Amino acid sequence: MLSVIGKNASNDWQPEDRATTETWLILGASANTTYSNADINQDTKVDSSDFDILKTDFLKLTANLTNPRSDINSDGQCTVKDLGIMMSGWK
Ligand SMILES: [Ca+2]
Ligand SMILES: [Ca+2]
Repeated sequence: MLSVIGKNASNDWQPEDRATTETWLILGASANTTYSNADINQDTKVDSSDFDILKTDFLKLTANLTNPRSDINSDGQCTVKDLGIMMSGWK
């Protein structure tokens, strides 16, 4: 996603619909984006897609996980604790 901000007459930043010499381009998802640990598929949302992955790996030991990120708290197994972390980050 690409969005543009610029300064208005009061010198406050505001969204702009076009780029000018007084605007900055803001890149939505850069390489530096950090993901929630609960965002297993790293699409920046914690939702049913991540839950589906966690369900596939539920109660498996880390070595047997389809997706290693399913062990969100890194305690060696995908359990209800990991599910709890996912629920607390749900958005
Ligand atoms: Ca996700
Ligand atoms: Ca775990």
